[in-house]
Amino acid sequence: MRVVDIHTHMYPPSYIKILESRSAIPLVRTFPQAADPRLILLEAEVKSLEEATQDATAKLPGRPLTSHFASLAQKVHFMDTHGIDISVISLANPWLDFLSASESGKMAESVNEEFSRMCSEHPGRLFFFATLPLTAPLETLLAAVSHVQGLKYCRGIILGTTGLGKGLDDPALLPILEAVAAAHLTVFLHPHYGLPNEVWGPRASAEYGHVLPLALGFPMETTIAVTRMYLAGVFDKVRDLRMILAHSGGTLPFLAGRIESCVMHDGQLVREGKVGKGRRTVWEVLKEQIYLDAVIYSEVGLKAAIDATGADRLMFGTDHPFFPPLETDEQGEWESVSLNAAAVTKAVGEGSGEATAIMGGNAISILRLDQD
Ligand code: 5CU
Repeated sequence: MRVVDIHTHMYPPSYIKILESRSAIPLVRTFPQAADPRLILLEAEVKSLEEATQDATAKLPGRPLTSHFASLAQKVHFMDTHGIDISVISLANPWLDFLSASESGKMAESVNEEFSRMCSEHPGRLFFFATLPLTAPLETLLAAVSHVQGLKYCRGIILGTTGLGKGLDDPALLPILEAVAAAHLTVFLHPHYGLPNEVWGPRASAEYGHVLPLALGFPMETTIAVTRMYLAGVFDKVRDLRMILAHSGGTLPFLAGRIESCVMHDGQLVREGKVGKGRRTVWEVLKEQIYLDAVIYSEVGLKAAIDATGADRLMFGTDHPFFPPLETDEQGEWESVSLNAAAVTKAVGEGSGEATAIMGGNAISILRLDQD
């Protein structure tokens, strides 16, 4: 069995430099009371950033920026420690979303070249999902798709849910999705923005750590983005589009039936002829155009994911370097990884054909990892 990790991130050193120069999120900041600089990414961390800036005894915002985020040697060490044969690395959130139109094209080119160079240092062990300069003009964006299509180890693109600023159901995004599909690049859809802070209530920032935005905000963001794409007919308009959804599709496998029923019973959609013969159901789209990662940490969620798309569309991932162990050595085994591996075993049986497929076989064939 070959093990492939398709959900594994890095921030190359040039990207970290940009974060260090910033005063608004995303940013990297050093605090006198901590050895590692802090990586502060999420809207939910803004309040604790302000508090720690004013009060040296306040709890530190964000997460420690350890060598796991930017060091290639560390990534390979992590792979070796966990028996991972191949990793498909990608820039972590929020990608290039915060750069201006004039900056993002050049930065995308340099980040993608850097990922390409890292992969070439470990041929056959590393591939990558490229990053697109979504704030740049259409022409620059299309040029970026052509550029990454020509990079030997590129197998797709990582995409957030905002698209060009109006979401993934925005008609202006269609030419990009068409170009990506025509280039046989798989989209890895990943959340970043979650839900508005008010949803978490007044106690969240002080008392609940990152649990609500990460456990609930991220999956709901993915679910909403893909449902909007479905309702806008994006999957029919770009029939060759293939998307891997992070975190086993958010809550889509669980909610697909309800989404489907709401579509069938919606007076407006029925009147507008959108529910007639020939409509592909959410279930059909899931089985034809969607892949899911297996980053759900429990066999309960994983079984729902398998039921929704089929075991031949699931791919193992770790979410490294996020979710490090807090009480054991970071250079050793990570519980977040073993939880995901154990979920596969519990869901489909140790050593089964389905386990072999989910742990690596599916990724090798879907992402052509046996080809140069
Ligand atoms: O811990 C986190 O904030 C994150 C994140 O930002 N991105 C990710 O992929 N996983 C966890």
